[in-house]
Amino acid sequence: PSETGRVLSIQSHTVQGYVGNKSAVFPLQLLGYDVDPIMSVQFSNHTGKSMSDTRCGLSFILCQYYLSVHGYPTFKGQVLNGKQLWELIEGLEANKLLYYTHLLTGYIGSVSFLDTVLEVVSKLRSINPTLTYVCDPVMGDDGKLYVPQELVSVYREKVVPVASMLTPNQFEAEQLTGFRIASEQDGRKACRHLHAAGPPKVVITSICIDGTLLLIGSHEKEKGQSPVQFKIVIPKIPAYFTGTGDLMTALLLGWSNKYPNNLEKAAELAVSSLQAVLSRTLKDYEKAGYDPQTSSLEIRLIQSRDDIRDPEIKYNAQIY
Ligand code: ATP
Ligand code: PLP
Ligand code: PXL
Repeated sequence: PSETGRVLSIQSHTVQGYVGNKSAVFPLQLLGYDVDPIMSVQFSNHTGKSMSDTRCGLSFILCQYYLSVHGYPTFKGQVLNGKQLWELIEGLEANKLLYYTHLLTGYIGSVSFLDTVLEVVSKLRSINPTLTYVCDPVMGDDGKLYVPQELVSVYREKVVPVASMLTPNQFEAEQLTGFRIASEQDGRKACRHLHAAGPPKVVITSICIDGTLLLIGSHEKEKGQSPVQFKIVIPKIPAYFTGTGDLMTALLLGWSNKYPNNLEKAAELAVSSLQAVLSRTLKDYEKAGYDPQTSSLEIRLIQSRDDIRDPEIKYNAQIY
């Protein structure tokens, strides 16, 4: 293994645009990781929110850009099933290529695929018992599920117990714990609840309180001891981005492995990179004449390579 690690990343691939593996692989590579992507789906573009018709006023020249600015009217492509995922794992195993330091998973659309991912976790741990499994339990946002309801109990009962680090958003943390999160205290309680179920590291990537985003992180350094908890305050940008959750989880994996005993530092670095990406994205879209408030913005990931490799910490963690 290389000095940083070798990551198996099972996530979506989009031909154009940055979600899933397209959002996670490049940043991890920039941070020095060998990344082996498995494409859980291959779609032409992301399936995210399709905005209503806001085309008015766009010049002819900008029209070509239109589709990447707004949610897309359609998408085409293929979905990998659990059996096909397992075939890839068997191929790797047959060649003794299944040694990984990290497994990373994001959006998963079916119970059968998620069940196979659980088998992958066991298989990888039979080869490397210290494998770190970083799980973004993508289920929904803003009170709405965008995966089948049956996935929730699989995440709660089978996936959370085997995860090393979990990165839910507010809604997902509520689904996994069963209680409402309306305050910082609730967020901290949800983290403790999740630690008791398994993962020593939990980052609730955003809780929206009075128009401000709070990230809440929690590291249970010794099983059963009270965790080190912190928050990072993030001003909400009035725009809708896609792929940010995937990028956030990848950055948290990358930095928390470099600072294994300092989750707050890892989160500061991850948030600072991500916010630099978002500022650049906003600036570039505005320069091109778009109204970011009516658009779903593709992140300017490649252009932000320096902010990913070497972020300037502008967002500080406050330890409770
Ligand atoms: P997932 O569904 O993948 O678990 P998520 O819903 O938490 O993830 P996002 O809501 O995209 O993912 O947020 C991830 C991070 O992106 C947040 O921690 C925040 O730092 C940043 N972010 C996303 N949107 C904004 C925004 N409009 N303004 C400021 N920061 C944002
Ligand atoms: N919509 C759909 C159908 C999705 O699958 C996802 C992510 O998996 C999203 C929206 C937004 O995801 P995120 O909150 O990670 O930006
Ligand atoms: O960002 C999560 C994500 C993952 N995979 C696909 C998506 C999205 C968000 O839109 O469309 C295919």
